[in-house]
Amino acid sequence: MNKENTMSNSGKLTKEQDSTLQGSLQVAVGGEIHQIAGGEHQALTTNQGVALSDNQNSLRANPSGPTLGEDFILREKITHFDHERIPERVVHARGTGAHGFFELTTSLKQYTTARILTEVGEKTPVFTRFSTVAGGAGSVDTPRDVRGFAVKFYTKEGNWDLVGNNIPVFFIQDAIKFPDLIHAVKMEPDRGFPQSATAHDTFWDFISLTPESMHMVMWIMSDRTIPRSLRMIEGFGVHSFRLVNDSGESTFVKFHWRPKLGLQSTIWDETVKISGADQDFHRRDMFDAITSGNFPEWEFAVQLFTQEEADTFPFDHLDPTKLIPEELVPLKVIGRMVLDRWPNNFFAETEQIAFCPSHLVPGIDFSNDPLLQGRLFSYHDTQLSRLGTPNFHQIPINAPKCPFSNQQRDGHMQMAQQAGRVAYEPNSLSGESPRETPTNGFHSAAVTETGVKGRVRAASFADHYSQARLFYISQTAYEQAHIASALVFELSKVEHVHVREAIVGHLRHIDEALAQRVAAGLGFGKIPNAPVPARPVQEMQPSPALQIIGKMKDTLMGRTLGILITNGSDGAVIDQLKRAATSAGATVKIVSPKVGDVKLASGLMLSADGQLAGCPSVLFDAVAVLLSDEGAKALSVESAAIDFVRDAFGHLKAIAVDKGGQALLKIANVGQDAGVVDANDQAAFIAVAKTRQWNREKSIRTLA
Ligand code: HDE
Repeated sequence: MNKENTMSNSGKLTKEQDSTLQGSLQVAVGGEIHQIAGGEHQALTTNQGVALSDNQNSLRANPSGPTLGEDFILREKITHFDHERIPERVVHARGTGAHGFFELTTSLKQYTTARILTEVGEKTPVFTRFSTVAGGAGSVDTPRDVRGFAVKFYTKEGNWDLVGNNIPVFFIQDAIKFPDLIHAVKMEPDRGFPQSATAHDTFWDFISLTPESMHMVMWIMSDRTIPRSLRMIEGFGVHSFRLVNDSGESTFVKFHWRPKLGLQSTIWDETVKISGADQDFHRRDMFDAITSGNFPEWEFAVQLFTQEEADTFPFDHLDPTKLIPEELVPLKVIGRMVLDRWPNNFFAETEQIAFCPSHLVPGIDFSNDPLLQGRLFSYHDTQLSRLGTPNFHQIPINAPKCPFSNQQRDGHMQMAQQAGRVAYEPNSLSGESPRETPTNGFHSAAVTETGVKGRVRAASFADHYSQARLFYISQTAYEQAHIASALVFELSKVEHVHVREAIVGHLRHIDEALAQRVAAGLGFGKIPNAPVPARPVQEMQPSPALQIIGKMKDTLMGRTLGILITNGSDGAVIDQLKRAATSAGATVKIVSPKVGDVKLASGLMLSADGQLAGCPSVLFDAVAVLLSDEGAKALSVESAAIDFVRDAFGHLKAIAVDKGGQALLKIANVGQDAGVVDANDQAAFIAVAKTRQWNREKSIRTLA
């Protein structure tokens, strides 16, 4: 037993407790005696430290009598169990987190006093949590959804939480609309479905009446919301923040994370099938990568600009439905984040971590973005109901790693035992009590605010379509087709025809051809009218940086090759392919009709990693099908094998085949193209396996 993982006060047993438990242990279960492997065991105790003599049976009046109320051991155990759950997050409930570090590579000393952004080479511990937004904690990893990308930096000057998403803009401009947005997207309240999906009436109804969401709608209908891996998503702080230097001057900043493995998404049909094949696809992928030493890594970059520069932008950077094109303000890479340690305990760390955008360090400050302003109290507030106490900062995952001290006292679950007579400030009775730090303490940016108070939306926030159009026209033809198909899919699930029509009306301001395509996909006889825009749409230069395909890397790093084999397969070909793929950075999994040993043609045995029905090709980035003639024959009547190759082809993956594999492709009616390669030509296969076969798509799928 790992003593670190047990709840014990000192980790050591007292002499009295240690009646020890050396060697093998006998446990009586249901009248049978089970022998459990030996070793040195800690005593199993109650929460009061009392050693248990029997953890299998409650205290009963007699062998067939009632259980006695005096059984404090039973009561303690069941009571604790009854209270194990805490409220899940109201949004972003489903998440996956890991520990790591941030390392600064370029100093921003000119712009900020924040030490984390000025000390080159310094490694700051971080905990990063990725999440979906709409689904509950037990929902699948792969719905079409935004991904949260929240980083807690445990800096020497206090905790800084950068609570972002994998999309640089948001649905709404003002925090007061957030509860409406979330009520619209979550499962409908009268029926309790759909779980984690935007494809339903209430979501699209709200969107159709909220034109400011059109830019975000383009992003969520793109393949950004169906990522291949959390290791392959970008992250964005979304809002403008301020950096403040030692002269008190402030500069605006947008924060970006860029994945070292490049961006990569899945194909919609593939995503749907992954959800069935592995509900924990992203969590498992992250776990596997970190525990096998393939640590995920991101570049940290900033866009810096002054108020004067912002005044020249054709949009208001304080409007969170707008991004700043990289072509307008280039990204400056200033550091990297590596996630290198999986948590010990999911609940204690990933569930209990509490992010708050209001957690800032000196040298960084907020902007007036009204969405950000609303977030500044929401997160702390939600932690109070989620974690149940204002002392949630004392939970180890939330506690700063630098000293912290103040006169706040008491409250539920107070862990600190603050000594002394003084719990107020200023005081003259204690020489040791904490004092203000006038120079290095937190200073808000010196900003002048004037004007008339009111519930108003800035006139500069009125342009709702220009950047939606910018996003759409910046995509490759494949990506545009995926957006159109996603819109048709989503709107086809909406029962109210007027809602479908309203959305297509909005699309006309984004791109007339897109609107036509979606209207045709929905079977409309004519294209619905477009609403009158508050501002005319501005034509902007396309920004290729907004593509996914443009940001993919031709690589097998971090990807997985699945090799389907049967008894009688050629071990030499398997081995050569495996070696070529591994040296290109891929992980290789052997799949066969039966899990366990496969007898190769040579008579040697090879152990399979997975069984065919449980390892469909959607779990891999590229596949190889290496079969004996008998194997091909046997698999020709196996629907899981037919699906394996059909799906690999349909999801635009490279396929390596030998003679048996080729026979299976023929039976499955799978075509031939440049992405289907002879398994003996490993170099050719590795070259095509590094990317998806985009050219194939138009020949196999009607898009939109
Ligand atoms: Fe959040 N959001 N949010 N959000 N958000 C929460 O806080 C909220 C917004 C984001 O892994 C909640 O601890 C409001 C934008 C992430 O634990 C809650 C508004 C962005 C996470 C909350 C927004 C985000 C949350 C729920 C509009 C991208 C998960 C549980 C004003 C920049 C963090 C919790 C984690 C979580 C409120 C909009 C990102 C209720 C009121 C914009 C990544 O406080």
